[in-house]
Amino acid sequence: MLKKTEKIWMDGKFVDWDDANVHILTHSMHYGLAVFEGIRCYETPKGPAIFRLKEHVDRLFGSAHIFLIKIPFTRKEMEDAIVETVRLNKIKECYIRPLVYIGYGAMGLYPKDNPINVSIAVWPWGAYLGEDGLNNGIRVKVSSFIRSHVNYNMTRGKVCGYYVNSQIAKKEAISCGFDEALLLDTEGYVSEGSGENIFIVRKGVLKTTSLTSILQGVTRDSIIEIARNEGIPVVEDVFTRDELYISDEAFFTGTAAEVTPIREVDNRAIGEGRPGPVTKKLQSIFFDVVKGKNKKYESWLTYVD
Ligand code: PPE
Repeated sequence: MLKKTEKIWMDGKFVDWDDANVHILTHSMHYGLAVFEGIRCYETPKGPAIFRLKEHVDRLFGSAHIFLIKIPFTRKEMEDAIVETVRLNKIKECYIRPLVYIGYGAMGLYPKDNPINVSIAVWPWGAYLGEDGLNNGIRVKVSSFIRSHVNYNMTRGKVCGYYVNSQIAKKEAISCGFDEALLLDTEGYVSEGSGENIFIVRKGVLKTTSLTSILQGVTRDSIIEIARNEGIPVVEDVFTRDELYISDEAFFTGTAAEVTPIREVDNRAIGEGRPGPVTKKLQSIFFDVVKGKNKKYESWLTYVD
């Protein structure tokens, strides 16, 4: 169950958590077009800090732009509102969910004059794929559902409706006894998890899917930069499910999932069947970075107080 916090920001005002309601005829509720972000705030020695706030707000505006939605706030106003929402809720570590949706007005597929509404909620959210998953790795199933064609799911946008596909893939994986789903693209190449990007390690090279059918994850970008700075060669390219099966290591990245090792795919152990050295190294640097313990990446943090 979701852990409540005190206030939710709605269209420029703070409202009590229990009063943060919308009308049932809110346009986005019916047709699935709304854009959102997932951001994390971590406790650091200098107080709570939001990880890569600017990049997330940029992506939110990009998502809206792709779908011809005009956000009625500036980037700066959104950044300030996010910081203020964390501050007001007096919370040290949380997940942050900005949402831009088409409001109540006309129904039908052409909501010309409906308002564009914006909300920001925060709540504590622990390990997305479980503490055990973070430490020992998870079991993944290649989904029977696929990432839609790139001209249908324009994946540079983070759009609510896309997650219908993710949900059905995840349900299938869980009902088959796995922890998470991995979707292939329309060509049959590896795309991404239901809510994560994927990396593999083979013969010392770190490889991740190219930016075609995937969301351009902020965590993905962070891991690529950290790996390059550590002298680990990184390749962005298509790869097949069998290349994943014979990889030495694999892991998922995402704001919610952080860096989660993959220990098995479709009943095949990945490497030794436990998190490998490259995964563990990158995971450990990542957690130091987000928790303000690595000066080199200080510019990625926005301090709340
Ligand atoms: N791909 C997808 C499809 C995706 O949803 C996410 C984030 C990523 C990749 C990784 O992106 P980034 O968070 O910028 O590194 N998924 C969000 C939603 C999870 C949820 O269940 O809600 C998230 O991690 O916040």
